[in-house]
Amino acid sequence: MSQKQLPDFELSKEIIDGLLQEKPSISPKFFYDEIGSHLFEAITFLEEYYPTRTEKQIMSQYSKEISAAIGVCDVLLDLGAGNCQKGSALFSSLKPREYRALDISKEFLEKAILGLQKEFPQIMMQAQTCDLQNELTFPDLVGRKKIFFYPGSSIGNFDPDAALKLFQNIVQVCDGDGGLLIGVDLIKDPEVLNHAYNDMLGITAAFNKNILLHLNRLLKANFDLRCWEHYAVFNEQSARIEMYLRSMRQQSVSWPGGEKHFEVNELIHTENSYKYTQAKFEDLLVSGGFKTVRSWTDPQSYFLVTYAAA
Ligand code: AVI
Repeated sequence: MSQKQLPDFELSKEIIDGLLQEKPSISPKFFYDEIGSHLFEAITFLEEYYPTRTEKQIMSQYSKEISAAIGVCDVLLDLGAGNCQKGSALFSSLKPREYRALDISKEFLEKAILGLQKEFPQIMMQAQTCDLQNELTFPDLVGRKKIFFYPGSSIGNFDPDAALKLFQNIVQVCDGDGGLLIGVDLIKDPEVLNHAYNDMLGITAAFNKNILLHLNRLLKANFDLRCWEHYAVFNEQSARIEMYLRSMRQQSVSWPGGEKHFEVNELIHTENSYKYTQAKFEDLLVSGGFKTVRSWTDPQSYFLVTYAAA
């Protein structure tokens, strides 16, 4: 895969440009430093955060149907693999010949793969750095059947236009064979959604605020976490959870070469998490060029797992 690695100054520029916009924002990819990755893992254990366990339940209940829909799996490409737990759970049913774990941080992946390789010596494994904002290409996998795996409703963190582009990119890379196994969160009672992003323990709040600590390190900035609060709300019209950090007082934040003043209650947008209806999500996959789609859900229709064949 060819992957453009951003040097630090480009990352800094991206962050500063976002902060200086009329409506300040920080890309959600900056959530996932070491603490952020652990906090996200903790979120997945929360009672209020149903997506992870619901997806797991669908995957295990329909494991046979899912692997039958997929057929032979030559290369399994795990997008945003993290600790590789979800990807490796597919090994026994899909029996891939090769496993490619892709994520922003290769170090995290390499540790996970080291353990996995001992358990599954027959599967060739490789870790690769990957930022899904950039185009995916796999010149070394041309002619091989590729099954992309994108669980956890991470697709919800893309705007629908960007999701469509990613689907088109995957269809092109698949070149008429293989496909995409993907999990997505469904639209439901706003109360359930609001609770999922405003948990009682405050883990989501810590996850959100930690992005400022990460920025302090990356930019040598001086965000004071005591002056920011977590704010997450379901926007029904846009069908998305919007997550922000709210400035609790007038304050200035600076970094070498620049600064930004924030008013009381001014917001920094940190994440959108889009929710779909089954029909809308399947339509988006078909618009992206996939030929057929097959979906599985849970009894409450909280979450959807879809296999889209290229
Ligand atoms: C990673 N992503 C799918 C999570 C979501 O639900 O959008 C990130 C998250 N943000 C707050 N809680 C979880």
